[in-house]
Amino acid sequence: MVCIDYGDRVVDESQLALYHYESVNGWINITSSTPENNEICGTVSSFSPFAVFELVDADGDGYTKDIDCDDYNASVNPDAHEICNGIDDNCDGQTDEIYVFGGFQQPINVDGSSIFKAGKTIPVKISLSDCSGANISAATVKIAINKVTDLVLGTEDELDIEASGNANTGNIFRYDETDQQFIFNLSTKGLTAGTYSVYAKPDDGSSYSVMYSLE
Ligand SMILES: [Ca+2]
Ligand SMILES: [Ca+2]
Ligand SMILES: [Ca+2]
Ligand SMILES: [Ca+2]
Repeated sequence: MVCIDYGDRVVDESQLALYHYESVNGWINITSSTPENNEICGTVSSFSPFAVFELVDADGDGYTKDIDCDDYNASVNPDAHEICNGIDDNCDGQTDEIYVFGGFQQPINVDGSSIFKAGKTIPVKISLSDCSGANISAATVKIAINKVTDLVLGTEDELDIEASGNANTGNIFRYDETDQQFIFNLSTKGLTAGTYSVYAKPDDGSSYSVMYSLE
């Protein structure tokens, strides 16, 4: 444990951090407790140089510059959503590492107007691409559904659909090379009439949904 007296000139003690220089890792934040009484302490294993820094949140996004990878841009911080813009929005060291959702494909209408016959199988289809527009085939996409209401809110009767191709495993979409889409053959056996939301959840943490009705 080492403690440094920084005097009484500091306005906001909570913004202080004690750094220790390590030959392998460089400057490391070793602060071990909240600074108080003009003293800041940290735990170290050697006596190489120390420095007390004031952690400034220059862009006011709630993240000080030791964890904010751009402290001059409030829309960039560890809790930001990554978007396609050529920069690392969420400070994870990767730039534009997201899937761009290409939308739910037919036979489900994206406006929620589809009505299917209860008991039939609905092929739920989505497409994903990367930020450069290239099709993505290697994602893991999970499906979930929940019932919104017993009312049939849809307006367009869809023709009976026979599911084709391979069965899905668990709640995971399979990738169809021919259509370059992710497909889940959703059985509606046992589901009662009403309106449902179906969710597609790619492994980049995003979630997309569309409504459809059963009758
Ligand atoms: Ca900041
Ligand atoms: Ca920022
Ligand atoms: Ca990122
Ligand atoms: Ca980005």
